[in-house]
Amino acid sequence: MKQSTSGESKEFAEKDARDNYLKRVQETYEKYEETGVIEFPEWLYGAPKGDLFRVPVEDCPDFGETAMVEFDSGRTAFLSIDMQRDFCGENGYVDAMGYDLSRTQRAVQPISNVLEAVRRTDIDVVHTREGHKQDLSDAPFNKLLRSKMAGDGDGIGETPAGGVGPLLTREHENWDIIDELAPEPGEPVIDKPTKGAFANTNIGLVLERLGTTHLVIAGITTDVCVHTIMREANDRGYWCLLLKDATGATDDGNREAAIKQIKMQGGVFGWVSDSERFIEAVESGVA
Ligand code: C5J
Repeated sequence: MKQSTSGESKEFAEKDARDNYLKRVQETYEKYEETGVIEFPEWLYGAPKGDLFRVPVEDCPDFGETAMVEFDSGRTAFLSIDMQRDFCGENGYVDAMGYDLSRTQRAVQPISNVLEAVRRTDIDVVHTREGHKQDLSDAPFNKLLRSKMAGDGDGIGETPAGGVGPLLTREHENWDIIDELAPEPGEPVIDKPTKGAFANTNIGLVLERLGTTHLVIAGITTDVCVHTIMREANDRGYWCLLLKDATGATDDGNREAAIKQIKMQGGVFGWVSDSERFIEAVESGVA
């Protein structure tokens, strides 16, 4: 039987594909060198579906430098991560472990501001929520044990004194998203038993249907769920931007380190900006 592609022509085709791909990188790089803007890659995704806007991202490509990144509002989703009572409310999971709630609550107002701004645009909003099934069948034993060892002995699945339900357990008041940042009708909520959001959930399908290429990320906690999700999304090719003031962690040192980690190697996990610069960019658009 005659082969449609000989070994030699297959090799040429592969080399062409590789060379063309690297040519796109080179072109985008040269444009960035000339303008300071990392443009929305239309060659990859097609013409913009919404409005283009440019966000300044800090310490990019090197520490002390600032680059501009271009977003298509029609392909951007704002991801609000785990803004649940369990992580920032009284007698929730973080409170029961004995952490200062102001450290996670710091994210509430910036996220509220971003929600107000993006809900006026075609930028999608997606929420996540960490929690386990009532029967704890999706809660690893070591996770339960460690959570019990932190704080005064009430762990995941148990109700602390003064609490309104078992910690990090679905359908209980403490597990839900706080009223100030509650999802609006039509905004997808991804329930996850994990720190990440891409394993054992339908987030990939949700983002595919929304046509998302760029993710703007906020929530709690910076060094745990936010970082895990940003890393997962980055590995899957999403262009990720963290709004640093719209995140909080139980430990300030870890929070700072988590933010810094994103920026190394020219942005190894994506980019970092803040809620004010992001809102200003969304509201100004590209002239
Ligand atoms: C934690 C989270 N910290 N949402 N979860 O256990 O970051």
